[in-house]
Amino acid sequence: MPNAQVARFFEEIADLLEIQGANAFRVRAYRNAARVVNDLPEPVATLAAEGPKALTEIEGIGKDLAEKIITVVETGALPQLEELREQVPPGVRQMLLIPNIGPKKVGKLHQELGVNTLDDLKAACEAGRVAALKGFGAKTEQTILEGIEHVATAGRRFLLDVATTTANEIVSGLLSLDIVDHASVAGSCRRRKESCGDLDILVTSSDSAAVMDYVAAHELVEDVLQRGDTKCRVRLSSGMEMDVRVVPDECYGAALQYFTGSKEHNIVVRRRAQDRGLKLSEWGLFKGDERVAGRTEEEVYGPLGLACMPPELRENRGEIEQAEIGELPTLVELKDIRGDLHMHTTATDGTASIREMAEAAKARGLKYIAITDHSKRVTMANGLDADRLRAHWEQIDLANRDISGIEILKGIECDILEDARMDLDDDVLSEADWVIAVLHYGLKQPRRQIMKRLLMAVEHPYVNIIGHPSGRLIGRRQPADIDYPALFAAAAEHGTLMEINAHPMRLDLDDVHTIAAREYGIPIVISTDAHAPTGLDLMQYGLTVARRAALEKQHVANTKTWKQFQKLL
Ligand code: DGT
Ligand code: CA
Ligand code: CA
Repeated sequence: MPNAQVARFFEEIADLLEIQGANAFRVRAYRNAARVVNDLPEPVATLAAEGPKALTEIEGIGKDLAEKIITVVETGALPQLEELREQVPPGVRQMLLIPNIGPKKVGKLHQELGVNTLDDLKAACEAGRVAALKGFGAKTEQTILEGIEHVATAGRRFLLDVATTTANEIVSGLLSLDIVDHASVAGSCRRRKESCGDLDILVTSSDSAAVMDYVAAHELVEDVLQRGDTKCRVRLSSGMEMDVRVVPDECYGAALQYFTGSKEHNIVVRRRAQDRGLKLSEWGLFKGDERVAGRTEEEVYGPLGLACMPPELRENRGEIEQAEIGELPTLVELKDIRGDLHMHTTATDGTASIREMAEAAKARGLKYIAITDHSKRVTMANGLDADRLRAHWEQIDLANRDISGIEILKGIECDILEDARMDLDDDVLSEADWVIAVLHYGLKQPRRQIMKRLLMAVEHPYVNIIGHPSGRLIGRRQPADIDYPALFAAAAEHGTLMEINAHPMRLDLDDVHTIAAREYGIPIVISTDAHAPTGLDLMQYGLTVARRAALEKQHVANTKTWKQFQKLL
């Protein structure tokens, strides 16, 4: 069981306790546990197998928690969580999916208005009962109404890291079987979309019944929803659903092409086949009754006059036209990345020291990093004032002297205050190697004020980049209301860069706005925002956004050496 999945058990406990109005310290302890488990450098399941002692040696994990982790890893369940799930009605738990409404507010709605379902909640909003509740108001009521719509239409989606980790585990399990020849994830997960509705897995095998048996018995599978001879649909313990299809070897490429999608891409490709007197389906490319191709994706695209496109591009956003004239971009790759310019240490809310982060970055092949702890406005994270920041930078000087093979830059993640001033004065900002400006507070301000803040930062002489520009948390917090053309025009003019924050919950800029930023000629920096050494591994998810935006190496500034990079600044 992946660490992220173990962590989610504790996160859900925290959510449900908070709905019940439990003691805030208790809630925080579980949230903390979730974060510790999530950030562990090694599989928590391995430690659990060694027994409770291996776990209690980790800071933030006591005896009680260690036992719970062992139970989760060994049984895939936790009695305490089962009990809580029974106490909190399913309709109330569903309210957690409403963007911008946290467990505390859900608890209040449930206890004070007696709402038990999304329908109840909708009726309460329409009757104005939610607006009348202390701490809510008309604006929150409106947010909730829109959010209910969102939950109803979008359903539950899963973040790309959860989908990817799960898919990798299933696929590598399948590939280890003697009876399996090929196995791959398809669908939105293969296209590396920021969130996935479900997983789609394709397999070729001499014995499809044995594949079905294997899937049904897999430790990640909780429930078999449908089972046929060559196809099944299951629910995983994370709640995510998964389709598995066994196809004949001669159809594998056609099936992979079909089930990778997107639907929009497939419609155009299929029409192209028709225009050439061919028929394309998941079974192959046919001329009349004769199958002319199907074994590989290249074989399927070839007769249609198309080069095979990387799955990330298959959204009908111009890739088919490029494939036709042989001008597909050479997408940026993880191995092109030389530096990581956004990370935290124990000086604020990180869990590792400057040196530990530098060593971890070096071990991952990076040549330079920027330490960018929070500025003082972020009191919750123990943000730095000018004096503490300068002392922190002295520590960076010392670390640079001792550690060779990697350059450590003196950075800061500086808040853009609600009134459009920077959180730290110019004199200290001028001494930094690298200044990230970010919005953390007042994200719901009207567009005019949001833009005033962003444009102030873009035009600021010491600001190098805007970090996670929209402030969204996927499925949890709406983005700020940004006029992107105005932002990018100003950034291009002032030479301010834009970040793709690689954290799977942020992925901010997203793919669509990254395409726009590239069109303005703005260099993009992909950064992990790591709060622990393992956080550096999230770079791969930032790459997915860049690749979906068709970025090549030359568009991504942190593929340069630090020396080349400085010329940009
Ligand atoms: P998701 O699961 O909502 O994140 O998105 P996808 O893209 O994985 O969609 P899914 O799981 O419904 O179907 C997987 C792929 O199968 C999809 O990307 C394209 C293909 N597909 C499914 N249904 C249709 C259809 O009705 N028409 C076409 N052309 N393709 C389809
Ligand atoms: Ca899917
Ligand atoms: Ca599906």
